[in-house]
Amino acid sequence: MRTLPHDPNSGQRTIQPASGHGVNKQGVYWDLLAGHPGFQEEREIQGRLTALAMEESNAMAEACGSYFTEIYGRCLLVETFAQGTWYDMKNFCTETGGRLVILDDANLMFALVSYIYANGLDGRSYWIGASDVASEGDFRWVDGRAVRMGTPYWATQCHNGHQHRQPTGDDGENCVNIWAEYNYHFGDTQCGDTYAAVCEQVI
Ligand SMILES: [Ca+2]
Repeated sequence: MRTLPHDPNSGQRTIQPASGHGVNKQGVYWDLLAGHPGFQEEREIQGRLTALAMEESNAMAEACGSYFTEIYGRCLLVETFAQGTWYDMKNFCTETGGRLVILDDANLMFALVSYIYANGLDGRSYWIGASDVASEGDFRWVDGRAVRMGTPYWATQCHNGHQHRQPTGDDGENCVNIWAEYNYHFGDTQCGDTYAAVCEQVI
C-alpha cells in the first residue's frame, strides 16, 4: 500500500511545490484559470457585453444632439436662458433642431419633472408643445395628436373650497405650460405670456 510522504519533524502531511523555484501562488491560480476553457469563454462574453453597453451608450449620445439630454429615452432640452411667448419658443425649439416637447407619457413627465428639480431648474414654468389655438377646447400636440385630459397631466387648483381642474382659461388661454406652482402639471395660459420652454429633438 502506498503512503503519503510525511514531514519527519511534525508528523503532518506536507505538499511541496511542483518545481524547485519559488511559486507565486496567485500567478499559478490565474494561469490555471486562464488555461480553463470556461474562463476564456467567460472573459469573451464579458468583453462582448462591455462592448455592447458602450455601443448602446454611444448610440444614445449620438442620437441626442449637443443641445439635448437623454431623459426617459427621449432627447430633451430644458431651456432656461431663452424665454418668450409660446410662438417665440416654438420657433426657438425649431431652430435647435427640435420642437416644443410632446409630453404624452406619464413616465416621461415624471422623469422630466425629476430632472428639473434635481438640476435646480425649478422656480420657473415652461412652455410645452400643446395648444387649443386651432379649435377652442380641443387641445392638440404640435404634431396634431390629441392631448389627454385630466389626471395625471393637468393641474388641479383649490379655490374657495372648490377644485378647479385645468384647463380653465376658455378662449382667453390657448397655450399650455408645465406650471412651477403646481408641481409642473399642465395649465392653459395666454399664448403671449413669457416663459422658458422644454424642447424635444426630432429624430
Ligand atoms: Ca383655450
